[in-house]
Amino acid sequence: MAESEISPSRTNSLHHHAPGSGQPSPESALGAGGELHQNIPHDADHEDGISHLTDNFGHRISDNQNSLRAGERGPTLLEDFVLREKIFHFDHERIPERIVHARGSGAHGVFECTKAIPELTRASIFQKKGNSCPVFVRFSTVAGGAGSIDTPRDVRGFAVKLYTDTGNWDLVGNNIPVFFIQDAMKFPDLVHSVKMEADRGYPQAASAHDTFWDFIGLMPEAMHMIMWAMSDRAIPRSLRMIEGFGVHTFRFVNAKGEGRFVKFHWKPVLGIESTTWDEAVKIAGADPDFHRRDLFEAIAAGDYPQWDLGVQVFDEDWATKQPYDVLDATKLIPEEDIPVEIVGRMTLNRNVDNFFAETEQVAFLPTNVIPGIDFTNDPLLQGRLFSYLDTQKSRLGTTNFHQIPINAPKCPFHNFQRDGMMQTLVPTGRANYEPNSLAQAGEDGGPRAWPETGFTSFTVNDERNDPSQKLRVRAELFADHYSQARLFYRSQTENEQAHIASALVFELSKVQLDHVRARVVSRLRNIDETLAKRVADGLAINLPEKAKAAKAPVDMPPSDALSIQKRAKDMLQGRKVGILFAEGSDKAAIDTLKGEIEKAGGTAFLVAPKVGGIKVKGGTLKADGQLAGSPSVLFDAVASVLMPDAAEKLTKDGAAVQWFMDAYGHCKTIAHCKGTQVLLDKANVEPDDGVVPVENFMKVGVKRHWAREPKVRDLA
Ligand code: HDE
Repeated sequence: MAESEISPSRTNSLHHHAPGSGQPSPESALGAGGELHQNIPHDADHEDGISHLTDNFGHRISDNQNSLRAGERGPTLLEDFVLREKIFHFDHERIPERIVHARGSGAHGVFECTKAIPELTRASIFQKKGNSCPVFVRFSTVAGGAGSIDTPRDVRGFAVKLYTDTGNWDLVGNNIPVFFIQDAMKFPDLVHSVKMEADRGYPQAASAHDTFWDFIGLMPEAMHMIMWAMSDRAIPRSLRMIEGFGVHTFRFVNAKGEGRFVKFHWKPVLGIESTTWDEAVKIAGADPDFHRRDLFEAIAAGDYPQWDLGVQVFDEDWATKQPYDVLDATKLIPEEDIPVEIVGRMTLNRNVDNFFAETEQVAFLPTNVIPGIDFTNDPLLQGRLFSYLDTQKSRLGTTNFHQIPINAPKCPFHNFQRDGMMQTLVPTGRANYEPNSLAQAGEDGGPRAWPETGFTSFTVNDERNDPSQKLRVRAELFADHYSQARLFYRSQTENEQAHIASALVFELSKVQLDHVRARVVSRLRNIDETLAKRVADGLAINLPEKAKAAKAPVDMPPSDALSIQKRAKDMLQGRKVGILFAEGSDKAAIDTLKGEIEKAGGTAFLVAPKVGGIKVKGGTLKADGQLAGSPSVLFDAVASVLMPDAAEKLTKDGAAVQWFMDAYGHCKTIAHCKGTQVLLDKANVEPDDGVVPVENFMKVGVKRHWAREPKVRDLA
């Protein structure tokens, strides 16, 4: 820019824009170098104390565009405290990500007790129906880093912080009721094996690689969890449609001091729903934030996700009669044996205001239990009781992490702990020790313990334990590694079994070490011979010799509760339907369909080749998403309203053909008008129960048409 075109002064004088010059605000101005300054208007309230930009110590900033220089083209000065503070803070914006569960999404909500259970627990929240407390939930994947995709094949974390009136209760669970390992001692090995390989730094967020399957093949106790991880549970459709489990056996303790074992379950009101593997892979490209966006948008739209809290309660007598050990986190308790009793409901009704302050800084602690809830001797749980407190210090940098608003209890808390890095509380007085007698001199002596309402540990040691011995051993029944893996596999529908076999083939095909593949298949033979054979065939390897089982598996009666498909809820609520239209489409037909979907609690998402608004029969219509950026993998079902000539034109657009081909391949309902037929033909969509005239969409709804799958996919 020539000298003459800019301000004659080289200091802070600014060119103010004339109104209407197209700049963002009439108060903005151009500086000497043409840079935009957005300043407070001259006639604003300069005393209000809020609108002025300041540094972190309250000094008002005069210029947020230029650093302080010695001369117009000179070096930047060290004395520029505004610049240095800004860059210094920015440099440290990231904190260490979680070593596991780094990728997560959170939301606020409320928990309400729907059934009082004082006979089981003295936990205040369960004393009266209607008791409620705020909650914060963080869902996560396990293996990937904080910026990884939302839809890998992985376990989902389901961590709930209940801010009760007797302190925080953190139920830090997963969407799978069992775990890979039995003893905390093996956790670092498990996590090292699944994360990206140490030398090459890949794969990110994927278990399909050598080191994971090498470890798994040598850990037969993981086989039950592997069945779940290879099932559709590990590729959920939405975080709103996953179950949650406390995993470990916990203990309820009532006011009389009587203890019972308890397992916790969260049951999604929208039902459990998964994607297909092909879909999960494509979603990863189409929308890496698929689950985070889905959760955020649903809550923002007032479509609040809900879960019922259920408990399975049993006593030591019952536990001793089971063929498995209830302290073993690789085992579940079939719902047919001990029914799940619903005692509460959780509703997520508020998005976070700031992702970092809340979702990133939230610190869950399995040690956060409240009077009435206690631990058991599960050796995996016992290790977790150490790990989480320790990890928070390294992530959040200070023992005062409990003072961060998202972590602080919402009931009063007082003690004699003092100081430390980032102390934000300002305790008064000098009573920072106890016992003290300062109250006798009229000073505040501080808080005191009270056994009646204070947390007391359950006093009875498990009957089948001799605490006088110090041992590094596993209890005998932990040796049954296969019975429940078999129970899970045999409780699935045929189609779900095919998905498990195919997932194993996919994962083991990525494994490059032949002996590792063979070893895993040798273990599968203990679960189910047909499964092992399918996987061996899928890998084109000989069936290896059966691995020796530490304890011979027993047959347990199949449990329908373990299958997703047997419990599928056909509902539009919470589901999203993509409606494709183009120039000339019939607006009335689109409006009718959209209205019906919305009335049933679903979301209609309009897709067109152009978004800004195109001419349709009956007016113009704006699309919610452009076709190339809105593939059908983003929807639960699809519909189309197209004029034959528009459809003909779309047969030359790969995105349009793929739209139908994928919807068909993912076994979704396709509701179409006559005009769409040319596109369906091009996409090889064959007629079946799920391919229906658009006016019949509501009769069929959004269910998956699994009977179609053998026509579109060669499953193992
Ligand atoms: Fe965790 N786990 N874990 N875990 N876990 C963490 O804590 C650990 C286990 C689970 O959204 C870490 O704050 C050990 C089982 C969830 O912030 C860490 C063992 C279950 C989350 C840790 C386990 C879980 C974590 C990493 C074996 C299901 C995310 C960051 C003894 C019941 C919480 C952090 C969130 C996070 C340790 C096993 C669930 C390192 C040592 C079993 C949902 O402390």
